[in-house]
Amino acid sequence: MKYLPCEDEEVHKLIQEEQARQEQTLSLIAAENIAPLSILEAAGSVFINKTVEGYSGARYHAGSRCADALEELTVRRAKQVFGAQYANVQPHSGTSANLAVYLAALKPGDTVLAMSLSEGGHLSHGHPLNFSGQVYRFYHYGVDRHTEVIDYDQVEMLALRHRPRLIVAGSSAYPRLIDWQHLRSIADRVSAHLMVDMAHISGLVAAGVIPSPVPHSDFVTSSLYKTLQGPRGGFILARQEFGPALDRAVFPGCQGTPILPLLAAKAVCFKRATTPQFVQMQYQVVRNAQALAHALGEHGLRLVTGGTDNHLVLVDLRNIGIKGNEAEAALESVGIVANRNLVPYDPEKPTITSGLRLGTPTVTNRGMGEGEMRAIADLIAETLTNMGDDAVISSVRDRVRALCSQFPMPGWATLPGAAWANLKP
Ligand code: DSN
Repeated sequence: MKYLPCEDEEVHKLIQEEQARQEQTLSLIAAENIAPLSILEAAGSVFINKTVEGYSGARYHAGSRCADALEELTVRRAKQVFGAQYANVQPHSGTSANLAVYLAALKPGDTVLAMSLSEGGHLSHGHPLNFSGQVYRFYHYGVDRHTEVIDYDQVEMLALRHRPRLIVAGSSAYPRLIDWQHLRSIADRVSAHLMVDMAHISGLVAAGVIPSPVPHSDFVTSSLYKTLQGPRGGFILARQEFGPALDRAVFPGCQGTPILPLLAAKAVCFKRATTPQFVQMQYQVVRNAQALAHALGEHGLRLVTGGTDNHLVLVDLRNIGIKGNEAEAALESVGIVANRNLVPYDPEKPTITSGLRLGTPTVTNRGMGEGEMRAIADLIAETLTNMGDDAVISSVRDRVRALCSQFPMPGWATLPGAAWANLKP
C-alpha cells in the first residue's frame, strides 16, 4: 500500500495486522473464503466515486454510461453461470437480497415457512429478533431428531396446516444436500412460492458439484463471499415473470444507489466461476470437507448427520464434554479459527452451543488437500482433548504455524509492502 500509510497510519496498521492474522492462522469458518486479488482490485476501483439509482437505461443521474455497461455485464454473467432467466445484482448483502424477495412476494403479516435457525437456517429466515420475524408470520421446520436430515414430512404437514404464501429453504449450518424437487412439490401442493437462499453453497452450485435449486425455485438469493469466492454483496435470481416486482423491491423498495465497485467485483467473480480451475477447486472443497469429517470421526468426534455432502462439517461436542464456545476459544489459541454453532435440539443457548462448525473453502483455496485435512483433524482433536495442557497447546500452535507457512495465501507474496508477514497474528 502506498497512500494509506501516509494518510492514516491507524487504519493501515489494522489492515496489516489483519493480513498477518489471516496468513498465520487456519480459517475453518464455513462462511469465509479468500477473494482473489483481481476481485480486491475491482472492489477498490474508481467506480466507488459514481452514484447511480435505478437500472441501466433508466437512471436518475447523468454520467452512467460505464455503470450501465457494468451492470448489464454483471447481470448477463450471473444469469449465465446459474442458468437463470432473471438476475438482480444490486443487493448489498445476502440478507438484503432476502429482504427484497420478501418485499416483492409478500405483504406484511403474510405466512412463511422456513428452516429454523437452531437447526441450520438463517437469521433472515424469520428469527424473532430479525426484521423478517417481526414483519411476517414465520413458522419453522427442522430436522429429524434421529437422522438429523430435513424432515420433509414435517415440512409438508406444516405447509398444509399453515398454508404459507412462501416456503424458504437454504441453510447456514446444514451439511447435507437439500431435496429441491421435494420442496417444490410441497410448495405446489399449497400454491406457495419457493425461495432458496443458497448463500453457503452457491460456489458448489455454480460449478455443478451439487444440484442447483434454480430450476425448481421461484426465487434464489445468495451472497458471494462464501464458496463463490467473490466480494461482499448479494444477488437474486428468479423466473422472468418476477423481474419487474423484484426490480422495484430492490430499488426503490429497500435500497438507494448500488455499490458499483462491488458490482465490478461481482462481475469478475461470475466470470471466474465458469473457469475449469474454479470448478476443480469446488470439487476439492467437498473432498476436503469429507476427508476432514472422516478423520474427525476417527478421533471419536460425533458429526451431525454422520458426515457431509458439501463444504461444512458440524461437530456435536457433547460426547467429549466441551461446549462450543470453549472449543472455539481453545482452537483460536492455537491458530485454528472456527465458530461455535448450535446442533439440532441443542440444550445450550446460541452464545454457548454444543457444536462447532468447520468449513473447507479457505484452506482449499490455500492449496491444501485431503492429507492436510487429516493433519488438521489431528490438530483439532489434540487441542480439544488437551485443553489446559500448555506443552501440548504450544506444540499444536507451532504445527499450525508451520502448515500456514507451507500454504501461503494465494498471490499475497506479490502484494507491495508485504510487511505483515512478520507481524504477530
Ligand atoms: N450467515 C453467516 C454464517 O453463516 O456464518 C455469515 O455469513
